[in-house]
Amino acid sequence: MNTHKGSEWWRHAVIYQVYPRSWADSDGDGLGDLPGITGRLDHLVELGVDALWLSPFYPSPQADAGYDVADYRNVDPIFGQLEDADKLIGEAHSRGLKLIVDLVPNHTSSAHAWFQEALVAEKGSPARNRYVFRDGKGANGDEPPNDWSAVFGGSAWQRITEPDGTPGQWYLHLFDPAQPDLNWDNPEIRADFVTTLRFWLDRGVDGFRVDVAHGLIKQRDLANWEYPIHGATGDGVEGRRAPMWDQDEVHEVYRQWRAVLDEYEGERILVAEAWVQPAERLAAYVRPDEMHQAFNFEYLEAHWTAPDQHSVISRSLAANDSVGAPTTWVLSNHDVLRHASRLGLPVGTPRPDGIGIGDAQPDPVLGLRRGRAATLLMLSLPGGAYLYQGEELGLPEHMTMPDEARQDPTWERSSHERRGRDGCRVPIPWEADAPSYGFGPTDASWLPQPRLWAEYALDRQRGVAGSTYELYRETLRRRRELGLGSGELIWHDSTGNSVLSFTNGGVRVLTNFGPDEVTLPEGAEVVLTSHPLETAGVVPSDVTVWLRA
Ligand code: TEU
Repeated sequence: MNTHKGSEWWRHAVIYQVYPRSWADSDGDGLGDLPGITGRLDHLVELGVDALWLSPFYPSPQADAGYDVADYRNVDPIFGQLEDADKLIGEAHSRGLKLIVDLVPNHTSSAHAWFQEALVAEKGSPARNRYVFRDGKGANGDEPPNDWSAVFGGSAWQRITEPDGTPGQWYLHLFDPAQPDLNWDNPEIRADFVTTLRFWLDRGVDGFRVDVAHGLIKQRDLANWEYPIHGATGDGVEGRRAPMWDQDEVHEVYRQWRAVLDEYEGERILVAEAWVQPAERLAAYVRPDEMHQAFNFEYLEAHWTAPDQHSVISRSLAANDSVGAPTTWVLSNHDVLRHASRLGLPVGTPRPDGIGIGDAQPDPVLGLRRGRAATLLMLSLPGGAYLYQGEELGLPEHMTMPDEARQDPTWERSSHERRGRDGCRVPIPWEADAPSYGFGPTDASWLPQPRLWAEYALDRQRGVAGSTYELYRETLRRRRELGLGSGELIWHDSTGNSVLSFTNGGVRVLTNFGPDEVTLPEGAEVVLTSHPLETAGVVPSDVTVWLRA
Protein backbone atom coordinates (compact mmCIF):
# COMPACT_ATOMS: atom_id res chain seq x y z
CA MET A 1 0.00 0.00 0.00
CA ASN A 2 1.21 3.50 -0.76
CA THR A 3 -0.46 5.81 1.69
CA HIS A 4 1.10 8.94 0.20
CA LYS A 5 -0.62 8.55 -3.14
CA GLY A 6 -4.06 9.91 -3.69
CA SER A 7 -5.43 13.21 -4.74
CA GLU A 8 -5.78 14.63 -1.24
CA TRP A 9 -3.43 17.59 -0.91
CA TRP A 10 -2.37 16.77 2.64
CA ARG A 11 -0.91 13.37 1.82
CA HIS A 12 2.20 14.96 0.34
CA ALA A 13 2.03 18.65 1.26
CA VAL A 14 4.89 20.81 2.52
CA ILE A 15 3.47 22.99 5.28
CA TYR A 16 5.34 26.06 6.53
CA GLN A 17 4.92 27.13 10.15
CA VAL A 18 4.48 30.85 10.64
CA TYR A 19 5.01 32.00 14.22
CA PRO A 20 2.95 35.21 14.12
CA ARG A 21 4.88 36.99 16.87
CA SER A 22 8.09 36.76 14.87
CA TRP A 23 7.44 36.65 11.15
CA ALA A 24 6.53 40.18 10.05
CA ASP A 25 5.53 43.26 12.01
CA SER A 26 3.40 45.71 10.00
CA ASP A 27 3.00 48.43 12.64
CA GLY A 28 6.47 48.65 14.15
CA ASP A 29 5.57 47.69 17.73
CA GLY A 30 8.15 44.89 17.70
CA LEU A 31 5.61 42.10 17.60
CA GLY A 32 4.54 40.42 14.36
CA ASP A 33 0.91 40.62 13.27
CA LEU A 34 -1.63 39.30 10.77
CA PRO A 35 -1.36 42.20 8.26
CA GLY A 36 2.41 41.60 8.37
CA ILE A 37 1.86 37.97 7.38
CA THR A 38 -0.51 38.90 4.56
CA GLY A 39 2.09 41.34 3.26
CA ARG A 40 4.72 38.64 3.02
CA LEU A 41 2.68 35.76 1.58
CA ASP A 42 4.49 35.99 -1.74
CA HIS A 43 7.58 34.68 0.02
CA LEU A 44 5.79 31.37 0.52
CA VAL A 45 4.77 31.22 -3.12
CA GLU A 46 8.33 31.92 -4.24
CA LEU A 47 9.67 29.33 -1.80
CA GLY A 48 7.24 26.77 -3.15
CA VAL A 49 5.33 25.41 -0.17
CA ASP A 50 1.72 24.22 -0.28
CA ALA A 51 0.33 25.60 2.96
CA LEU A 52 1.02 27.62 6.06
CA TRP A 53 0.17 26.85 9.66
CA LEU A 54 -0.18 29.78 12.05
CA SER A 55 0.66 29.48 15.72
CA PRO A 56 -2.03 31.10 17.94
CA PHE A 57 -3.14 34.69 17.31
CA TYR A 58 -6.19 34.60 19.61
CA PRO A 59 -6.88 36.95 22.54
CA SER A 60 -4.39 35.98 25.21
CA PRO A 61 -2.37 37.47 28.06
CA GLN A 62 0.63 35.86 26.26
CA ALA A 63 1.85 34.02 29.36
CA ASP A 64 2.97 31.25 26.99
CA ALA A 65 3.29 33.24 23.75
CA GLY A 66 -0.38 32.79 22.87
CA TYR A 67 -0.73 29.11 23.82
CA ASP A 68 -2.79 30.48 26.70
CA VAL A 69 -6.04 31.30 24.91
CA ALA A 70 -8.62 33.57 26.54
CA ASP A 71 -11.09 33.51 23.64
CA TYR A 72 -10.95 30.85 20.93
CA ARG A 73 -13.09 32.74 18.46
CA ASN A 74 -11.39 36.09 18.05
CA VAL A 75 -8.08 37.79 17.27
CA ASP A 76 -5.90 39.49 19.86
CA PRO A 77 -5.62 43.23 19.13
CA ILE A 78 -1.82 42.86 19.21
CA PHE A 79 -2.15 40.72 16.07
CA GLY A 80 -5.02 42.60 14.40
CA GLN A 81 -8.73 42.00 14.09
CA LEU A 82 -11.00 39.26 12.86
CA GLU A 83 -11.19 41.03 9.49
CA ASP A 84 -7.42 40.73 9.21
CA ALA A 85 -7.73 36.96 9.68
CA ASP A 86 -10.42 36.82 6.98
CA LYS A 87 -8.22 38.86 4.66
CA LEU A 88 -5.23 36.61 5.33
CA ILE A 89 -7.26 33.47 4.62
CA GLY A 90 -8.56 34.99 1.38
CA GLU A 91 -5.16 36.23 0.22
CA ALA A 92 -3.56 32.85 0.97
CA HIS A 93 -6.26 31.05 -1.01
CA SER A 94 -5.96 33.42 -3.96
CA ARG A 95 -2.29 32.40 -4.16
CA GLY A 96 -3.12 28.71 -4.04
CA LEU A 97 -1.91 28.32 -0.45
CA LYS A 98 -3.87 26.37 2.15
CA LEU A 99 -4.01 27.79 5.68
CA ILE A 100 -4.14 25.91 8.97
CA VAL A 101 -4.74 27.45 12.39
CA ASP A 102 -3.70 26.30 15.83
CA LEU A 103 -6.23 24.88 18.28
CA VAL A 104 -5.32 24.67 21.97
CA PRO A 105 -7.83 22.32 23.64
CA ASN A 106 -5.86 20.96 26.59
CA HIS A 107 -6.01 24.18 28.59
CA THR A 108 -7.35 27.71 28.42
CA SER A 109 -5.74 30.86 29.69
CA SER A 110 -6.49 31.66 33.31
CA ALA A 111 -7.97 34.87 31.85
CA HIS A 112 -10.65 32.87 29.98
CA ALA A 113 -14.18 33.78 31.15
CA TRP A 114 -14.71 30.15 32.22
CA PHE A 115 -11.77 30.16 34.56
CA GLN A 116 -12.66 33.53 36.04
CA GLU A 117 -16.14 32.16 36.67
CA ALA A 118 -14.72 29.01 38.25
CA LEU A 119 -12.62 31.05 40.69
CA VAL A 120 -15.66 32.77 42.17
CA ALA A 121 -17.97 29.76 41.94
CA GLU A 122 -18.50 27.21 44.69
CA LYS A 123 -16.65 23.99 45.11
CA GLY A 124 -18.45 21.28 43.11
CA SER A 125 -20.24 23.81 40.91
CA PRO A 126 -20.68 23.39 37.14
CA ALA A 127 -18.19 26.24 36.64
CA ARG A 128 -15.47 24.40 38.57
CA ASN A 129 -16.33 21.22 36.69
CA ARG A 130 -15.04 22.73 33.44
CA TYR A 131 -11.54 22.40 34.87
CA VAL A 132 -9.77 19.90 37.10
CA PHE A 133 -10.32 21.23 40.64
CA ARG A 134 -9.57 18.99 43.61
CA ASP A 135 -9.23 19.35 47.37
CA GLY A 136 -5.68 19.34 48.65
CA LYS A 137 -4.17 16.60 50.76
CA GLY A 138 -3.00 16.86 54.36
CA ALA A 139 -4.84 18.09 57.42
CA ASN A 140 -5.55 21.55 56.02
CA GLY A 141 -5.63 20.59 52.37
CA ASP A 142 -2.40 22.47 51.91
CA GLU A 143 -0.61 19.77 49.94
CA PRO A 144 -1.31 19.27 46.22
CA PRO A 145 -3.80 16.53 45.27
CA ASN A 146 -1.03 14.42 43.69
CA ASP A 147 2.67 14.55 42.88
CA TRP A 148 2.53 15.52 39.20
CA SER A 149 5.05 18.04 37.97
CA ALA A 150 4.39 20.56 35.22
CA VAL A 151 6.13 20.48 31.82
CA PHE A 152 7.68 23.90 32.44
CA GLY A 153 8.80 22.93 35.95
CA GLY A 154 7.38 22.96 39.47
CA SER A 155 4.15 21.33 40.62
CA ALA A 156 1.27 20.83 38.17
CA TRP A 157 -1.14 22.11 40.84
CA GLN A 158 -1.93 25.61 42.02
CA ARG A 159 -4.02 26.46 45.06
CA ILE A 160 -6.68 29.14 44.82
CA THR A 161 -8.17 31.45 47.40
CA GLU A 162 -11.92 30.87 47.76
CA PRO A 163 -14.27 33.85 47.32
CA ASP A 164 -14.58 34.06 51.15
CA GLY A 165 -10.83 34.59 51.46
CA THR A 166 -9.93 31.14 52.80
CA PRO A 167 -7.25 28.94 51.22
CA GLY A 168 -9.14 26.74 48.81
CA GLN A 169 -9.06 24.02 46.21
CA TRP A 170 -6.27 23.26 43.78
CA TYR A 171 -6.45 23.21 39.98
CA LEU A 172 -4.38 21.19 37.55
CA HIS A 173 -2.05 22.85 35.02
CA LEU A 174 0.23 20.55 33.04
CA PHE A 175 2.00 23.65 31.71
CA ASP A 176 2.08 27.13 33.27
CA PRO A 177 -0.22 28.09 36.20
CA ALA A 178 -1.73 30.57 33.70
CA GLN A 179 -2.86 27.55 31.63
CA PRO A 180 -5.46 25.59 33.66
CA ASP A 181 -6.28 22.18 32.15
CA LEU A 182 -9.82 21.67 30.91
CA ASN A 183 -11.99 18.76 32.01
CA TRP A 184 -12.64 16.84 28.80
CA ASP A 185 -15.02 14.47 30.58
CA ASN A 186 -17.44 17.40 30.64
CA PRO A 187 -19.78 17.36 27.58
CA GLU A 188 -20.06 21.15 27.66
CA ILE A 189 -16.36 21.45 26.83
CA ARG A 190 -16.70 19.01 23.96
CA ALA A 191 -19.67 20.90 22.52
CA ASP A 192 -17.95 24.26 22.80
CA PHE A 193 -14.87 23.11 20.89
CA VAL A 194 -17.09 21.88 18.08
CA THR A 195 -18.48 25.42 17.93
CA THR A 196 -14.91 26.72 17.69
CA LEU A 197 -14.07 24.26 14.91
CA ARG A 198 -17.11 25.41 12.96
CA PHE A 199 -16.32 29.06 13.58
CA TRP A 200 -12.96 28.78 11.80
CA LEU A 201 -14.09 26.23 9.21
CA ASP A 202 -16.88 28.61 8.21
CA ARG A 203 -14.27 31.34 7.77
CA GLY A 204 -12.47 29.07 5.32
CA VAL A 205 -9.48 27.61 7.16
CA ASP A 206 -8.14 24.35 5.76
CA GLY A 207 -7.53 22.71 9.08
CA PHE A 208 -6.19 22.69 12.60
CA ARG A 209 -2.92 21.86 14.26
CA VAL A 210 -4.05 20.40 17.57
CA ASP A 211 -1.87 21.43 20.50
CA VAL A 212 -0.98 18.76 23.09
CA ALA A 213 -3.36 16.35 21.36
CA HIS A 214 -2.23 13.51 23.63
CA GLY A 215 -3.07 15.33 26.87
CA LEU A 216 -6.81 16.05 26.95
CA ILE A 217 -7.89 13.03 28.97
CA LYS A 218 -6.30 12.19 32.30
CA GLN A 219 -6.47 8.83 34.03
CA ARG A 220 -9.62 9.10 36.19
CA ASP A 221 -7.89 8.37 39.50
CA LEU A 222 -5.16 10.99 38.87
CA ALA A 223 -2.71 8.39 40.17
CA ASN A 224 0.63 9.63 41.40
CA TRP A 225 3.47 9.86 38.90
CA GLU A 226 6.76 10.69 40.48
CA TYR A 227 8.64 10.96 37.18
CA PRO A 228 9.18 14.11 35.15
CA ILE A 229 6.15 14.31 32.91
CA HIS A 230 7.81 15.73 29.85
CA GLY A 231 8.48 13.04 27.32
CA ALA A 232 6.85 10.37 29.48
CA THR A 233 4.63 8.85 26.81
CA GLY A 234 4.21 5.57 25.02
CA ASP A 235 5.29 2.76 27.22
CA GLY A 236 5.87 5.23 30.03
CA VAL A 237 8.17 4.16 32.81
CA GLU A 238 8.54 0.69 34.34
CA GLY A 239 5.70 -0.66 32.24
CA ARG A 240 3.22 2.03 33.31
CA ARG A 241 1.75 4.57 30.93
CA ALA A 242 1.95 8.11 32.29
CA PRO A 243 -1.53 8.95 33.67
CA MET A 244 -1.70 12.34 31.94
CA TRP A 245 -0.68 11.38 28.40
CA ASP A 246 -2.04 9.29 25.56
CA GLN A 247 -5.06 7.85 27.34
CA ASP A 248 -7.20 5.69 25.04
CA GLU A 249 -10.35 7.79 25.57
CA VAL A 250 -8.73 10.79 23.85
CA HIS A 251 -9.49 9.19 20.50
CA GLU A 252 -13.24 9.67 21.00
CA VAL A 253 -12.68 13.40 20.80
CA TYR A 254 -10.89 13.19 17.45
CA ARG A 255 -13.49 10.87 15.97
CA GLN A 256 -16.11 13.47 16.77
CA TRP A 257 -14.00 16.26 15.26
CA ARG A 258 -13.27 14.29 12.12
CA ALA A 259 -16.98 13.85 11.51
CA VAL A 260 -17.39 17.62 11.77
CA LEU A 261 -14.54 18.33 9.34
CA ASP A 262 -15.88 15.81 6.88
CA GLU A 263 -19.08 17.83 6.57
CA TYR A 264 -17.04 20.58 4.93
CA GLU A 265 -15.87 20.70 1.34
CA GLY A 266 -12.25 20.62 0.32
CA GLU A 267 -10.32 18.23 2.55
CA ARG A 268 -9.96 20.16 5.81
CA ILE A 269 -7.39 18.52 8.05
CA LEU A 270 -6.42 17.80 11.65
CA VAL A 271 -2.78 17.41 12.57
CA ALA A 272 -1.84 16.05 15.97
CA GLU A 273 0.87 17.65 18.06
CA ALA A 274 1.33 14.56 20.18
CA TRP A 275 4.65 13.71 21.81
CA VAL A 276 3.77 10.03 21.68
CA GLN A 277 6.17 7.23 21.03
CA PRO A 278 6.61 4.63 19.67
CA ALA A 279 5.37 5.23 16.13
CA GLU A 280 2.78 2.47 16.46
CA ARG A 281 1.10 4.28 19.37
CA LEU A 282 1.18 7.60 17.48
CA ALA A 283 -0.38 5.95 14.43
CA ALA A 284 -3.60 5.47 16.41
CA TYR A 285 -4.16 9.24 16.11
CA VAL A 286 -4.26 9.01 12.32
CA ARG A 287 -6.60 6.09 11.86
CA PRO A 288 -9.04 6.67 8.98
CA ASP A 289 -11.78 8.18 11.17
CA GLU A 290 -9.49 10.39 13.29
CA MET A 291 -6.83 12.90 12.37
CA HIS A 292 -5.14 13.22 9.00
CA GLN A 293 -1.56 13.68 10.13
CA ALA A 294 0.60 13.67 13.23
CA PHE A 295 3.94 15.39 13.71
CA ASN A 296 6.75 12.88 13.63
CA PHE A 297 8.80 13.96 16.65
CA GLU A 298 10.59 10.64 16.80
CA TYR A 299 12.12 11.67 13.46
CA LEU A 300 13.00 15.13 14.81
CA GLU A 301 14.74 13.54 17.77
CA ALA A 302 16.61 10.81 15.87
CA HIS A 303 20.38 11.03 16.08
CA TRP A 304 22.50 11.95 13.10
CA THR A 305 23.66 8.43 12.25
CA ALA A 306 22.74 6.23 9.31
CA PRO A 307 21.33 3.36 11.45
CA ASP A 308 19.19 5.71 13.59
CA GLN A 309 17.82 7.54 10.56
CA HIS A 310 17.20 4.28 8.74
CA SER A 311 15.34 2.84 11.67
CA VAL A 312 13.13 5.88 12.34
CA ILE A 313 12.25 6.32 8.67
CA SER A 314 11.35 2.63 8.23
CA ARG A 315 9.33 2.46 11.43
CA SER A 316 7.45 5.65 10.73
CA LEU A 317 6.49 4.56 7.23
CA ALA A 318 5.42 1.11 8.41
CA ALA A 319 3.35 2.43 11.32
CA ASN A 320 1.50 4.96 9.18
CA ASP A 321 1.04 2.53 6.30
CA SER A 322 -0.68 0.16 8.68
CA VAL A 323 -3.47 2.71 9.23
CA GLY A 324 -3.51 4.21 5.73
CA ALA A 325 -2.09 7.60 6.80
CA PRO A 326 0.72 9.58 5.23
CA THR A 327 3.93 9.91 7.25
CA THR A 328 5.12 13.42 8.07
CA TRP A 329 8.63 14.71 8.64
CA VAL A 330 9.81 17.66 10.69
CA LEU A 331 13.17 19.00 11.88
CA SER A 332 12.33 22.30 13.57
CA ASN A 333 9.49 24.18 15.23
CA HIS A 334 8.93 26.90 17.84
CA ASP A 335 9.57 24.49 20.75
CA VAL A 336 12.95 23.03 19.82
CA LEU A 337 16.50 24.16 19.18
CA ARG A 338 16.75 25.04 15.47
CA HIS A 339 18.18 22.10 13.55
CA ALA A 340 21.01 24.14 11.97
CA SER A 341 22.32 24.49 15.55
CA ARG A 342 21.12 21.22 17.07
CA LEU A 343 23.03 19.19 14.50
CA GLY A 344 26.21 21.07 15.38
CA LEU A 345 26.24 19.37 18.80
CA PRO A 346 28.21 16.14 19.21
CA VAL A 347 26.17 13.22 17.86
CA GLY A 348 24.15 11.62 20.64
CA THR A 349 23.82 14.77 22.78
CA PRO A 350 20.32 14.84 24.34
CA ARG A 351 18.31 17.71 22.82
CA PRO A 352 18.91 20.72 25.09
CA ASP A 353 15.99 22.91 26.13
CA GLY A 354 17.63 26.13 24.99
CA ILE A 355 21.24 27.29 25.02
CA GLY A 356 22.57 30.51 26.54
CA ILE A 357 25.67 32.43 27.47
CA GLY A 358 28.09 30.14 29.28
CA ASP A 359 26.65 26.92 27.82
CA ALA A 360 28.62 24.67 25.48
CA GLN A 361 28.01 26.10 22.02
CA PRO A 362 27.38 23.91 18.97
CA ASP A 363 29.69 24.09 15.96
CA PRO A 364 27.88 26.50 13.61
CA VAL A 365 29.59 25.39 10.40
CA LEU A 366 29.04 21.70 11.02
CA GLY A 367 25.48 22.44 12.19
CA LEU A 368 24.54 24.21 8.99
CA ARG A 369 26.26 21.62 6.84
CA ARG A 370 24.38 18.78 8.54
CA GLY A 371 21.23 20.89 8.68
CA ARG A 372 21.26 21.27 4.90
CA ALA A 373 22.00 17.57 4.41
CA ALA A 374 19.13 16.70 6.78
CA THR A 375 16.72 18.98 4.92
CA LEU A 376 17.61 17.58 1.51
CA LEU A 377 17.13 14.09 2.93
CA MET A 378 13.82 15.00 4.60
CA LEU A 379 12.37 16.61 1.48
CA SER A 380 13.10 13.53 -0.57
CA LEU A 381 10.98 11.29 1.66
CA PRO A 382 7.43 10.35 0.68
CA GLY A 383 4.65 11.94 2.72
CA GLY A 384 4.15 15.40 4.17
CA ALA A 385 6.80 17.73 5.56
CA TYR A 386 6.76 20.66 7.97
CA LEU A 387 9.15 23.60 7.74
CA TYR A 388 9.60 26.21 10.46
CA GLN A 389 10.01 29.86 9.53
CA GLY A 390 13.62 30.85 9.04
CA GLU A 391 14.98 27.38 8.43
CA GLU A 392 14.96 28.21 4.70
CA LEU A 393 17.55 30.87 5.58
CA GLY A 394 19.69 28.38 7.48
CA LEU A 395 18.98 30.39 10.64
CA PRO A 396 20.76 29.17 13.74
CA GLU A 397 19.35 29.32 17.24
CA HIS A 398 20.07 32.56 19.11
CA MET A 399 22.44 31.02 21.67
CA THR A 400 23.82 34.09 23.38
CA MET A 401 20.56 35.80 24.26
CA PRO A 402 20.84 37.70 27.54
CA ASP A 403 18.80 35.86 30.14
CA GLU A 404 17.00 39.10 31.07
CA ALA A 405 15.45 39.12 27.60
CA ARG A 406 13.92 35.65 27.95
CA GLN A 407 10.14 35.35 27.80
CA ASP A 408 9.50 31.60 27.79
CA PRO A 409 7.96 30.64 31.18
CA THR A 410 10.27 27.61 31.18
CA TRP A 411 13.20 29.75 32.36
CA GLU A 412 11.48 31.00 35.53
CA ARG A 413 9.41 27.89 36.24
CA SER A 414 12.44 25.62 36.03
CA SER A 415 14.27 27.86 38.54
CA HIS A 416 16.73 28.86 35.80
CA GLU A 417 17.67 25.27 35.04
CA ARG A 418 16.29 25.21 31.51
CA ARG A 419 16.66 28.31 29.36
CA GLY A 420 13.71 27.39 27.21
CA ARG A 421 12.59 28.15 23.71
CA ASP A 422 13.19 31.86 23.04
CA GLY A 423 16.30 31.15 20.97
CA CYS A 424 14.28 29.65 18.11
CA ARG A 425 11.58 32.36 18.26
CA VAL A 426 13.63 35.42 17.35
CA PRO A 427 12.08 37.67 14.63
CA ILE A 428 13.08 36.81 11.06
CA PRO A 429 15.71 38.78 9.09
CA TRP A 430 14.33 39.75 5.69
CA GLU A 431 16.64 42.62 4.72
CA ALA A 432 20.24 42.91 5.85
CA ASP A 433 20.38 46.68 6.02
CA ALA A 434 16.90 47.60 7.25
CA PRO A 435 15.85 48.33 10.84
CA SER A 436 15.08 45.05 12.66
CA TYR A 437 16.45 43.40 9.50
CA GLY A 438 13.17 44.14 7.78
CA PHE A 439 11.03 42.38 10.41
CA GLY A 440 9.14 45.65 10.84
CA PRO A 441 9.44 49.34 10.00
CA THR A 442 11.26 50.15 13.25
CA ASP A 443 14.11 48.74 15.32
CA ALA A 444 11.68 47.18 17.76
CA SER A 445 11.81 43.42 18.23
CA TRP A 446 10.20 41.56 21.14
CA LEU A 447 13.27 39.32 21.40
CA PRO A 448 16.72 40.68 20.55
CA GLN A 449 18.03 39.74 17.11
CA PRO A 450 21.71 38.76 17.09
CA ARG A 451 24.19 40.94 15.19
CA LEU A 452 24.99 38.08 12.88
CA TRP A 453 21.44 38.08 11.55
CA ALA A 454 22.36 40.31 8.57
CA GLU A 455 24.28 37.57 6.82
CA TYR A 456 21.21 35.30 6.96
CA ALA A 457 18.78 37.92 5.63
CA LEU A 458 16.63 36.83 2.72
CA ASP A 459 17.91 39.63 0.48
CA ARG A 460 21.49 38.41 0.96
CA GLN A 461 20.50 34.92 -0.19
CA ARG A 462 17.94 35.40 -2.91
CA GLY A 463 19.45 34.65 -6.31
CA VAL A 464 22.77 33.64 -4.72
CA ALA A 465 23.87 30.26 -6.00
CA GLY A 466 24.58 27.88 -3.15
CA SER A 467 22.68 29.88 -0.50
CA THR A 468 20.50 27.91 1.88
CA TYR A 469 17.44 29.77 0.60
CA GLU A 470 18.14 28.78 -3.02
CA LEU A 471 18.80 25.20 -1.90
CA TYR A 472 15.35 25.05 -0.27
CA ARG A 473 13.67 26.56 -3.35
CA GLU A 474 15.38 24.22 -5.76
CA THR A 475 14.68 21.20 -3.56
CA LEU A 476 11.00 22.08 -3.21
CA ARG A 477 10.68 22.70 -6.95
CA ARG A 478 12.19 19.35 -7.86
CA ARG A 479 10.32 17.50 -5.14
CA ARG A 480 7.10 18.75 -6.69
CA GLU A 481 8.19 18.11 -10.27
CA LEU A 482 9.25 14.55 -9.47
CA GLY A 483 6.23 13.84 -7.28
CA LEU A 484 8.47 12.67 -4.41
CA GLY A 485 5.82 13.43 -1.78
CA SER A 486 3.57 10.80 -3.30
CA GLY A 487 6.37 8.43 -4.19
CA GLU A 488 7.53 5.20 -2.65
CA LEU A 489 10.77 4.61 -0.80
CA ILE A 490 12.89 1.60 -1.70
CA TRP A 491 16.02 1.07 0.37
CA HIS A 492 19.27 0.59 -1.47
CA ASP A 493 21.76 -2.16 -0.54
CA SER A 494 24.48 0.34 0.27
CA THR A 495 22.54 1.54 3.34
CA GLY A 496 24.70 0.62 6.30
CA ASN A 497 26.61 2.08 9.18
CA SER A 498 27.66 5.30 7.53
CA VAL A 499 25.53 5.69 4.42
CA LEU A 500 21.80 5.97 3.93
CA SER A 501 20.58 5.33 0.44
CA PHE A 502 17.20 4.79 -1.17
CA THR A 503 15.27 5.39 -4.33
CA ASN A 504 12.09 7.40 -4.51
CA GLY A 505 10.64 7.52 -8.03
CA GLY A 506 13.10 9.28 -10.29
CA VAL A 507 15.81 9.94 -7.71
CA ARG A 508 18.30 7.96 -5.76
CA VAL A 509 19.11 9.70 -2.50
CA LEU A 510 22.36 9.20 -0.65
CA THR A 511 23.45 10.76 2.64
CA ASN A 512 26.96 10.25 3.90
CA PHE A 513 26.99 10.25 7.72
CA GLY A 514 30.45 8.71 7.99
CA PRO A 515 33.88 10.28 8.28
CA ASP A 516 35.08 8.88 4.94
CA GLU A 517 34.25 10.02 1.45
CA VAL A 518 31.87 7.93 -0.62
CA THR A 519 32.66 7.43 -4.30
CA LEU A 520 29.61 7.39 -6.55
CA PRO A 521 29.23 4.68 -9.18
CA GLU A 522 30.62 5.41 -12.64
CA GLY A 523 28.23 7.52 -14.70
CA ALA A 524 26.06 8.60 -11.76
CA GLU A 525 24.20 11.77 -12.70
CA VAL A 526 24.05 14.25 -9.83
CA VAL A 527 20.78 16.22 -9.68
CA LEU A 528 21.17 18.15 -6.43
CA THR A 529 23.62 18.30 -3.52
CA SER A 530 23.34 19.83 -0.06
CA HIS A 531 26.93 21.07 -0.36
CA PRO A 532 29.07 21.40 -3.49
CA LEU A 533 31.13 18.30 -4.34
CA GLU A 534 34.74 19.40 -4.53
CA THR A 535 35.71 16.32 -6.51
CA ALA A 536 33.16 15.16 -9.05
CA GLY A 537 31.65 11.83 -8.09
CA VAL A 538 32.90 11.98 -4.49
CA VAL A 539 30.50 12.66 -1.60
CA PRO A 540 32.20 14.02 1.55
CA SER A 541 30.90 13.62 5.12
CA ASP A 542 27.58 15.14 6.11
CA VAL A 543 26.36 15.68 2.58
CA THR A 544 23.18 14.48 0.86
CA VAL A 545 23.05 14.01 -2.91
CA TRP A 546 20.24 13.27 -5.31
CA LEU A 547 21.17 11.16 -8.31
CA ARG A 548 19.04 10.43 -11.32
CA ALA A 549 17.66 6.94 -10.67
O1 TEU B 1 3.87 22.01 23.20
C1 TEU B 1 3.69 20.81 23.87
C2 TEU B 1 4.88 20.25 24.58
O2 TEU B 1 4.72 19.46 25.47
C3 TEU B 1 6.28 20.63 24.25
O3 TEU B 1 6.47 21.03 22.99
C4 TEU B 1 6.85 21.57 25.28
O4 TEU B 1 6.16 22.76 25.28
C5 TEU B 1 8.29 21.90 25.06
O5 TEU B 1 8.97 20.87 24.52
C6 TEU B 1 8.90 22.30 26.38
O6 TEU B 1 10.25 22.30 26.29
C7 TEU B 1 2.75 22.77 22.84
C8 TEU B 1 3.17 24.04 22.13
O7 TEU B 1 3.78 23.71 20.92
C9 TEU B 1 4.03 24.85 23.04
O8 TEU B 1 4.52 25.99 22.42
C10 TEU B 1 3.20 25.22 24.24
O9 TEU B 1 4.00 25.87 25.18
C11 TEU B 1 2.57 24.01 24.90
O10 TEU B 1 1.98 23.13 23.96
C12 TEU B 1 1.47 24.43 25.83
O11 TEU B 1 0.38 24.91 25.10
